[in-house]
Amino acid sequence: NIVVVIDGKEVETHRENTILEAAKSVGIEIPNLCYLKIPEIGFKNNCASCRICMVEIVGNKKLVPACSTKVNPGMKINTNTMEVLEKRRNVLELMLSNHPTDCLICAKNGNCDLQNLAKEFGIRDIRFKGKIFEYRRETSLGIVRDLDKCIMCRRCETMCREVQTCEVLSGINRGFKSIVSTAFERDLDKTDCTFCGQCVAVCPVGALYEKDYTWDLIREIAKKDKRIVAQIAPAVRVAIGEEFGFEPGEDITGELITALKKLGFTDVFDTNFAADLTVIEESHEIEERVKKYLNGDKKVKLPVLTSCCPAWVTFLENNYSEDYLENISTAKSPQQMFGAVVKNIWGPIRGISREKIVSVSIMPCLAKKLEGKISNFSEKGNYDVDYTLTTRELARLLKQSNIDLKTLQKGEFDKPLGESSGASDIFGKTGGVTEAVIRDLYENLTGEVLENVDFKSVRGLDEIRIASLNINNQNIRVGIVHGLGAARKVLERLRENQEELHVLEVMACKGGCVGGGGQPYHHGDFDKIRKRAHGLEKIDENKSIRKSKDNPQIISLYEKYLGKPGSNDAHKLLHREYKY
Ligand code: HC1
Ligand code: SF4
Repeated sequence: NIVVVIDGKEVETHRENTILEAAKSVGIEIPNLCYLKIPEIGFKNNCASCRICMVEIVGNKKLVPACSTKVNPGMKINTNTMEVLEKRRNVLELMLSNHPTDCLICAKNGNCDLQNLAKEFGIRDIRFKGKIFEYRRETSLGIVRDLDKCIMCRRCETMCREVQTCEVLSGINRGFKSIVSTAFERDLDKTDCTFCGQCVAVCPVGALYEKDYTWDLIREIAKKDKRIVAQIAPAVRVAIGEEFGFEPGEDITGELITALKKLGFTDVFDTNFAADLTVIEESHEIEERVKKYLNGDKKVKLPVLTSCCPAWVTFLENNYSEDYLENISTAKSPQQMFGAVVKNIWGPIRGISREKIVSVSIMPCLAKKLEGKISNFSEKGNYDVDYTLTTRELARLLKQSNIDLKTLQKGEFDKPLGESSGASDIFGKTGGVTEAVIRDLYENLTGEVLENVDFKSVRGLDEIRIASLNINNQNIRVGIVHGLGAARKVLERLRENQEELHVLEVMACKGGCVGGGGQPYHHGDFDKIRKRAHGLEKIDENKSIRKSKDNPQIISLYEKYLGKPGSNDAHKLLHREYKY
């Protein structure tokens, strides 16, 4: 450690730290825009492009950016001299001079770091008149790119390249015209974009945001001639509360159900029900393949890759389809299993046609919006999932409708598609799918009842976790990764025969769905994601049923309609094909 002086205060700090980090450690917040560091996920953006964090080093002629200048022993730094304040103000005004000022209708209004700075600095006039370049606003099924608002902070580029290794985004053009975009300014769906939404999660302004379907849904509800059916993803219940003053990780499932009923949903069900179904179909598939392999069939495709995260599926299709697409489980994701059951079983037994059901999923994810629109998941243009809203969109919809989650009583899910085991709750965090599957797989392979269902060896937040499980004297090796860059590392190791696995779980977002691109903004605070994950673990611990195969509604679904796991009927309804 070394000692520096910041604003007259002696600060002991690590010699590798930047001025910004040293100042932050003693509560001196230097304003910044482009800088963002999330050490837990290996994300560091300090390209020093915004120049807002300029500070004075005594003895230096020029001001320096605090985010990229390392401390030196004895360094004296001033963060708020007249010169520093003027410089910052100038930079900010220059930035605002070619930034659209439609804050009132901007998707990031209230969550925009540039807007916050303008507010903090009390900017009332923009002295410089820059030109606003009218870039085309690109609207895909999941993400909107409004590049006039790009401030060239490069956070999205760093996220896409360093963490997700997709390399879809990079800086183009020069001077005022510089923005971060795709190669040849192609639309995202013409690139290797997986729609993981992690670029959206770190964009500090309104340049990247989710495609919003709230108004379409309000119109559907207002017609009053349809069944408006909701499914709520596991990770939403421990995060949406943050928008209403609850702590990250607090379980507000009950309040959320009441809120959806107030909004006009006729039936509020749970994605978790379908997550139990996914566990059963996927465990069955794993069991079949592992048994074949142990019986000497060396052609069988292992490891079985999990299939519930659509951004991961797209990543696999884009990058590894030749080598590994046959490995992926054919089980549909819980979102799609739910949609299929609602429109093909629940509706018909109640005499409600597909067209009369509006199937709405509430997801922490942007890629789910695209998954819902895969043509195979529809019949004559009528989709199993009609609308996918993110956690943020639902929070906005509730606020528009004057519904405050803090003031509501707890409701209960409608039956039968609202019942679920604890195994399904943990789907929303990294390692959860694996743990849920092992609980069933263990019993299926050994014929014994599993007493201790907590497989702590697969928990945690290390980006790659490998565990060996002894089931029936067989060594089953499971791998868990979160983040697409981590997935790439493991796939490369598998390709080079440096790793042997029977199952590999991949979630595209760090932390799993709790860290999804559609969740309330975390502003770089990974602790929020950790707390959401713990919240799901707690819900699981408190459930009376902890294994998917013990969910009575699922047992009844098989008895009445599907036969056995992996049956022809189950395949028709609950499995899918991939894009080669
Ligand atoms: Fe997920 Fe899943 S866990 S993918 O993160 O398998 O989005 O929460 O709904 O489908 O269940 C997301 C979450 C979610 C699916 C489930
Ligand atoms: Fe990259 Fe994901 Fe953003 Fe697509 S959605 S550009 S893959 S970070």
